[in-house]
Amino acid sequence: MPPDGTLYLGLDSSTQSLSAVVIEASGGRYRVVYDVSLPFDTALPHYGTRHGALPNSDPAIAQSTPVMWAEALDRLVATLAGEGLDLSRLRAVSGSAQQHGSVYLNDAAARGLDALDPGRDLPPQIVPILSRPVAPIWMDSSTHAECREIEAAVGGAATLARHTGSRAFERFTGPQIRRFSAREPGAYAATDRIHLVSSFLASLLVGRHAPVEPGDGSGMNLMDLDTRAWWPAAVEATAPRLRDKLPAIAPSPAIAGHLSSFWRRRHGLPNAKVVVWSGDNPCSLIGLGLVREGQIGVSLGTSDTIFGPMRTPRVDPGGTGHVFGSPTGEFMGITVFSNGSLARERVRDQFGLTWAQFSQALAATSPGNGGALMLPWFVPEITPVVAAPRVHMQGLDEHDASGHVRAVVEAQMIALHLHSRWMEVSVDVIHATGGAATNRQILQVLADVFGAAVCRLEVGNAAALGAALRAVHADALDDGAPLEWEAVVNSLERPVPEPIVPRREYHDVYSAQRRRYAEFEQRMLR
Ligand code: XUL
Repeated sequence: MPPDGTLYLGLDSSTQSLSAVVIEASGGRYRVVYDVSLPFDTALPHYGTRHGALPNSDPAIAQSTPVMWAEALDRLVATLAGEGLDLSRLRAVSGSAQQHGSVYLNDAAARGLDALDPGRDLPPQIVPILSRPVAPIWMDSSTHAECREIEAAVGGAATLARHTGSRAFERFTGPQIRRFSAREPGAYAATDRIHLVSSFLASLLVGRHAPVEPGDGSGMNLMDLDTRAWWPAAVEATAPRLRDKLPAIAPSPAIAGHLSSFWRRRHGLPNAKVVVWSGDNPCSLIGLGLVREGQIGVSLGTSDTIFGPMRTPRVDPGGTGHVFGSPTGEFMGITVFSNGSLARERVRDQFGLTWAQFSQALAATSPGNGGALMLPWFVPEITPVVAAPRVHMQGLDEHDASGHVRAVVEAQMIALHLHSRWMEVSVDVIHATGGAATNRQILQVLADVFGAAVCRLEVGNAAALGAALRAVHADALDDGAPLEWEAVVNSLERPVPEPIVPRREYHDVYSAQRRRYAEFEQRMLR
């Protein structure tokens, strides 16, 4: 255990914001001493993002800008340095980022990253090292054709899933690279390195190209899950000369380098270790303390996700979910829904409600919603695949605000149940995180649908917290004193949450509602 007062920093660059969590060693345990968030749309309005993405008339296209992520990092570190924390005690930093998004750098990047001038802002120093000004993000669904081409070239969807953990998915990095290479061959040829959002931000911190971490690398349709190396067949099937453009892959606890002189001189940070960054879902797994098979987490954020550790990879035969690497070196199963907070917000806005009124509407209506149902595909959906936005109702009065609120929440919680059965985990307790997890009424629906208790993470952002805990684990390993994962996650002082208990009578109501929802979904997909 490091001396009392030692600090570890976890960052999380999510779809809509950049967050930081600092934990401090104290009496053999860790406690959260700082937790802050910088929302992109409002803190950096000059990029013109909406919900973290650049407006686009095509609902299938979702892009953001790497320059904004870099500026956010600089701003957030400046805030951190001005907070009165003694950052000379910072020993290691790690990070988490939205998965699948890709950043395209030219051959000036290696030199540019190394020579970042602490006297100048980051944006004008980042623009010249990009070969593509925009970054496709996980909400993009424009690569249907590329997915089928890649699957065909490697011998089919099942073969791709067996090797990489997933059949081809539109938002995954490989299909995105394929589309870019075909549509903008000049810019693709000028690309020297393709980073994930995570490895791009880690590169900024260390001042050179940082490696990809296997948990995040499993969201690319390019990495072999068993060997945790690039899978040559997928790399060749994706785009010409791609192998030369991919970063190295390094184990989750690898040290990518130390904070470069840019961060030390500009913000007075110490020569702290930088641990490779991972994706937000693998980091949330650790932040929620899920290190044993059978434990389940639900994140209700921009995307809604359900995930849990797996000892050995069990690939989803239905092609819905994914297997990713877990930061523990084992695996995690995950199912992702793109209609998370944006769908909840759309219903709230449609009826001009506040979040408090949204909760009241849930409290005032009965579980099962009198049989009314909604398929809430306000944006293209990942699970099940729905290419163009469409919302279907059954038995719902179009003027009934409360009924719509209950219908969207019940649909989302039922979809989490329906589309996670492939993980074959019997669920006793669900660990919940994400913005909507602060809403007790929503968590009660989750508990009743699953017939399982729900515990909410009471401290900060689970992904940033998980990144800070990954920094603790990697630092100890690097010092030759490895820690068990169980010990790492249990060393965090967390308030003991009051579980939200499932109610048997409503679980029965939802068992019937689940069947009706599944039929409705099937019918509308035909
Ligand atoms: C995971 C996914 C989303 C993003 C959101 O596969 O697409 O959860 O990671 O940040």
